[in-house]
Amino acid sequence: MKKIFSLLSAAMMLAACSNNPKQDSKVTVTEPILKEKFKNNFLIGTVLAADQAFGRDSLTINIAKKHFNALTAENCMKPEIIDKEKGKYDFSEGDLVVDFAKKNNMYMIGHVLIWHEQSPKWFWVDEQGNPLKPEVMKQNMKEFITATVEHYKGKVDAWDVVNETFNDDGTLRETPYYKILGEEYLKLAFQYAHEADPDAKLIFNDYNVSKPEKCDAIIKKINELKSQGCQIDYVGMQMHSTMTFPTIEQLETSLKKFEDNGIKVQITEFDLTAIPFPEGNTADITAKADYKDTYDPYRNGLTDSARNALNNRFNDIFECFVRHSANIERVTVWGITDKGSWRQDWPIKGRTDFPTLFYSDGKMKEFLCK
Ligand code: 9MR
Repeated sequence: MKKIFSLLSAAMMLAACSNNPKQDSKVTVTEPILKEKFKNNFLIGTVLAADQAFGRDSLTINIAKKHFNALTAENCMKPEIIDKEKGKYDFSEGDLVVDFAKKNNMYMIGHVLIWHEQSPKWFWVDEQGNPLKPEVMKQNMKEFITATVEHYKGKVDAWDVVNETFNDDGTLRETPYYKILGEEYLKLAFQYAHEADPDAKLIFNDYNVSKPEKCDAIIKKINELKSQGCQIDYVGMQMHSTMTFPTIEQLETSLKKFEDNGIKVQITEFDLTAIPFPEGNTADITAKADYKDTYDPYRNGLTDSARNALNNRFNDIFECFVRHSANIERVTVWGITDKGSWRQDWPIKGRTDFPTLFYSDGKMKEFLCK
């Protein structure tokens, strides 16, 4: 009986989504507009690269404008782009993305201020490659954060202030910032960001936040920083997800813990990989593995059962977001269509994955068309 039901629901799901109902006789439901579908729940966000903001990719640009009301710059507001050479700021690409957000009435998120990746080395070593003295590092952090946040004052609504600062076991990651300044760097980052734009909302961002030890450690740290006078408005849960992690129970538990601690949530980088994952549950960008056919099972397209399983998993996660939407301000998906997703090249180059809300041809994932 259960099997018959799941076959029936698979058939319904696969037939239920179209952005052009007149041309497709099988379909029964047209694609909803996502920002309307979720308007009573949360902002629904996406990411944009500078070349998309230039208008070079009309398919994705049209989807971004039509469906999303929040925007994060995928790469072009990272320290290595804005401040590659110390003090020679280049905001040109970031400005394009921010202008796009303003023109389209989108909530704009600045990504990212303090991260141990995609940041130039001068943040932590001198010209000879020696680790900086703590006072010099503090000054570097302060100058960069002040110049960047002030430049976007009134235009960026929220900043990912610190990113990926914890290990999955709940210990603090040994980043160059941590090695030179100890835990104090977290407090300083929030302090400098708040001083530069007191109206901006500030986010404490990380991946695998639903892992129990990591979740507890982040809550403890946010509470501690708040008690020391830091403004921290949201925990950012990246949520680069797999078919099995986080389980709905893990996700639910972590969302409840944040609610119980009065910590508001933004889902900052959600995506869902449909293909085998050789490196465990992580979003560590340094992870790499060799290509094997078995790691790329849907290179010629999803099978019906894989499409159904993927849609069911997306659906379960979104239902969980909606159940907890009183405490979730925003859900951002890391990629507009599957084609542009970082997942296609990570941790193995050149695979075919289906991690966003839109297939590569621009059609919406079926689970949204119920
Ligand atoms: O999506 C980004 C990809 O284009 C870059 O190559 C990659 C390099 O660091 O960064 C990706 O975005 C990351 C984000 O900035 C922080 N969390 C993990 C994201 C996926 O790696």
